[in-house]
Amino acid sequence: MLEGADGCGKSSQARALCSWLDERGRAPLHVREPGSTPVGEALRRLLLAPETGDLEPISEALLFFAARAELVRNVIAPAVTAGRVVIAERSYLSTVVYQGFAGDGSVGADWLFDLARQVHGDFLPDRIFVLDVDAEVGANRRSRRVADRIETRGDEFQKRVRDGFRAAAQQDPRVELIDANGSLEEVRATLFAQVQERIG
Ligand code: Z5A
Repeated sequence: MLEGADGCGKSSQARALCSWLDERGRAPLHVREPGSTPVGEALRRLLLAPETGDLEPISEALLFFAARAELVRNVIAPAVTAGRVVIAERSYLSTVVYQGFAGDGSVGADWLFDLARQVHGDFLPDRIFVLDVDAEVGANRRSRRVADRIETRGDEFQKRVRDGFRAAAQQDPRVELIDANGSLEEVRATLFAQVQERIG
């Protein structure tokens, strides 16, 4: 799974990683959260549209988890069972960070970790690579496109997100931080080396 604050470059790296795995005959499955199922894509539109306005923090967290449950049970579990490598953009860690660590404190990160275990069952991600970028680098990459509902929460929120990912890396043994401040090629080289070490 690829994770990180907005503008960290995970979509670009996920695409590159899938091509690289494809060339090596691994036929990876590329998915994104929220999304990659009919219900997940509908929830994505709802969750990211600025017109949706404010949601109760717990409703927002549960809607991200509803999209995730559809994806894990209907898409990821069958693919992994069939022996495929799954590359996902985002994971339960985004909910722990965005709605937990960076939220208003009303949704506990521990409770979200427990919910992740319930939703994933035997299909928790093997590895979560967090592309870690400095605030200015992420903001600069982000500024090239229109902000979604969650991106409009401002710089202080983005700082809590970044700190949240770093804190999660200390607490969750599945998480690995990758310095993503460099060029696309530099980040790619570091990421691919880590993946190669994991899957051979
Ligand atoms: N969210 C949540 O709150 N809770 C949850 O549980 C989940 C999600 C699952 C949608 O996520 C929002 O949902 C997100 C978190 C929240 N919103 N916020 N805030 P998303 O993953 O779909 O959207 P995103 O985070 O905004 O990602 P993105 O738009 O796909 O950006 P990215 O994947 O991080 O970056 P990119 O598209 O690969 O690159 C952005 C630009 O930078 C592009 O022009 C690239 O060419 C450029 N780029 C990328 N890497 C580099 C390097 N290394 N050098 C130079 N330029 C680069």
